[in-house]
Amino acid sequence: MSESTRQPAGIFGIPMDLGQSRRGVDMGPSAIRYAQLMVALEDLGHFVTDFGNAGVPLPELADGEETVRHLRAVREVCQEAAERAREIISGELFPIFLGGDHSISIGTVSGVAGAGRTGVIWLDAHADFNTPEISPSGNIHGMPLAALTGHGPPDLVNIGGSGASIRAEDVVIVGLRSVDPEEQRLLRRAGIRVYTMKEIDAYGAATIIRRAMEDLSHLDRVHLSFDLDVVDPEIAPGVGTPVRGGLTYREAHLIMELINESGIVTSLDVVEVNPILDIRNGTAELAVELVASLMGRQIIGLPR
Ligand SMILES: [Mn+2]
Repeated sequence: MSESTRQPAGIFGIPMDLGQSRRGVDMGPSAIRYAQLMVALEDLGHFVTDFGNAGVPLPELADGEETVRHLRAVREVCQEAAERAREIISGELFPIFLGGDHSISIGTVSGVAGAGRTGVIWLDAHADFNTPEISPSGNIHGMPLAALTGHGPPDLVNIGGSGASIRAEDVVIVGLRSVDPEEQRLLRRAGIRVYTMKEIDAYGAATIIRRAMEDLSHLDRVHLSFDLDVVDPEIAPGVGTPVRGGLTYREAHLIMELINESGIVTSLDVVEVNPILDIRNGTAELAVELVASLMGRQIIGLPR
């Protein structure tokens, strides 16, 4: 793709930290903007529109008396995200959603899937495949992929339209290294394809991401849900739920570069950046670098 024909992008921030108990991911959209996401994309030739942020209630003020913590508030925010996703897509922009904890993806993915059958690459240390019945923490950020594929309370499953937003066979998880026992059972039962860090270690990041993309090659539309915790916490310390043994700096870039080459991805989440736990905004800066690789930055670029 030449730089003059790059697809315009639309950014929408969802500063929500209601889906988990460690505070700080609500500042993710600010941190990522501060790390110059817009400039990075414009340098690559993308025309960028920033649609601002979703309105998110403070955890102190949101209803905490529910069986699933902040269920109602998360649902309302996700509904807004889904509507915004539909608008951005109908404007023929490439949507980039900035989280926030990973529960925002119930809204963003159900919204983009409203435009037609959509696959999902879930780049994450975790499977996010819990339901309230089996979740050890009760936090909704551990449930979005389950809810999107139809598992969990109707209040989450029916966000953005009734029933499952995506099919299990259209999902691949890449980079997994932490999964709860009951969650593992549910993942297997649902038939979700999973590429763990073990496969990445054994076969290499290039082989694994190519396989994952091949699994979704029957689809015209693929959403990349990028949880920064897939990257090793040594280089991405500012995340809500760090797990060691993650992607190296180059593995993460290579994955983004290969996805870009394939042209398969049509929308993006960047979630779980937590500036409170970060060191000098380094994790948000890494997020911007990796988004730039996904959106066309190359080590040796095309001549201008
Ligand atoms: Mn996640």
